[in-house]
Amino acid sequence: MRPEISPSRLMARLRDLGGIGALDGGGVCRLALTDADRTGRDWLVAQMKDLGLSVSVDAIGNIWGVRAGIDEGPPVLIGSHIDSVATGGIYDGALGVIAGLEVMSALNAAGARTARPVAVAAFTNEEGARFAPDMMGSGVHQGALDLEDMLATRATDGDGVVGDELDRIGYRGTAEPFTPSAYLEYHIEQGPVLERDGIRIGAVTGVQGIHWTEFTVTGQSNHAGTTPMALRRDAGQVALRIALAADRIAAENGPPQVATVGVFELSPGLVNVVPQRARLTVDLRNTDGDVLNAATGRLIAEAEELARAAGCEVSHRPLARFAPVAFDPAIVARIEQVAHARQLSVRRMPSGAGHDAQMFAPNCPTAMIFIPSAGGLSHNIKEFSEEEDVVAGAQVLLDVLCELAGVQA
Ligand code: HGY
Ligand code: MN
Ligand code: MN
Repeated sequence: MRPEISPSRLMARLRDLGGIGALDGGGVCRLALTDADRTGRDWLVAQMKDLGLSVSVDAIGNIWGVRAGIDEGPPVLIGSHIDSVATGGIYDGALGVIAGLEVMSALNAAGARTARPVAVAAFTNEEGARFAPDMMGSGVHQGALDLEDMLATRATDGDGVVGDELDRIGYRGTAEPFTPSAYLEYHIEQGPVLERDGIRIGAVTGVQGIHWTEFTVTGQSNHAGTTPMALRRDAGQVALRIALAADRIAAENGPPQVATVGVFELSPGLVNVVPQRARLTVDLRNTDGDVLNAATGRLIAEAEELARAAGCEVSHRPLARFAPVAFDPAIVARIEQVAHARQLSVRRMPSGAGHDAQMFAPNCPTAMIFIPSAGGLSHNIKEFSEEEDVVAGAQVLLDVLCELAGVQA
């Protein structure tokens, strides 16, 4: 019997997980290592055990569920994340983990055996919204990030340290890292391309580079009424000019360069006080690593000049530095062929968002499957994908997985 996706089972799990950390107006808040994340983790572990998977947790809190194969050896891995941003949707990350569970259910229901073991994983702190950098769990697992450094990482708002939080929620484990025989990730596009082009499936060719930088500007607080403009050391004005410099660099580089100022804090933050301190983050991304490196270097140089000219100091620290990666051409081609075989329109495309897959791509054959995001929205509680697309993407995932794992139904 050929393994088949059960739409009702798939959607039921997506809704169940979407109810954990649910926000009143819709969407979810499951920031990494919070109580909501723990509840989601507990739910996932229970699902994995119900499926008869061998469940383990590693030193950075990644959760693994393995289905034995006929042969021993590294599994074919389906992965993503269940942590979210503070105003997240129910699809970002969760879809890939839920689809991994569905693949296991489909294999079990068909009584299928696979030559290779098959595994599903949920990686710690993919979002980087509470603890930077993003892709923390997959980055540690694949050697791109240092475990001890990550365990010592303090939240960007100062509230909590990764290692302590892992202990607090009971998810610091001992499972050993390994390199899978192949890695597949199914994810919503989180952008406008597939919907704009009326395409059902994205065969993702790679992920663009990501640079996150935090700037801290120090000036002098002073009276807003008595201090002449020429005598001010206004940290807020310098921060604003750094933000505008980021925007100008993106405009001058042109697409696919993007720049985002996501955090912008002034202190003391009072209407009649010249800001003494400002903290801002700048997220720069580009598919071309050299252009991205040059953009970051230029932004830092301009920030230093802007601070000097205003009699302020500026410090900066990298929160994330990930180079662009390319996915495995053979698996990308199989995703296209499988989609065609299922009469699904498909196109190749790069990923604008970061994903755990970019940590695996340098080490094993890796690829991603996208489905459309309604209105191109994500990291937004209105994030939505049509059920027929959710199911179609899961079917493509199952078909490619069955080939890579050598299914024997
Ligand atoms: O930032 C990203 O692209 C991902 O959502 N962590
Ligand atoms: Mn994601
Ligand atoms: Mn995300």
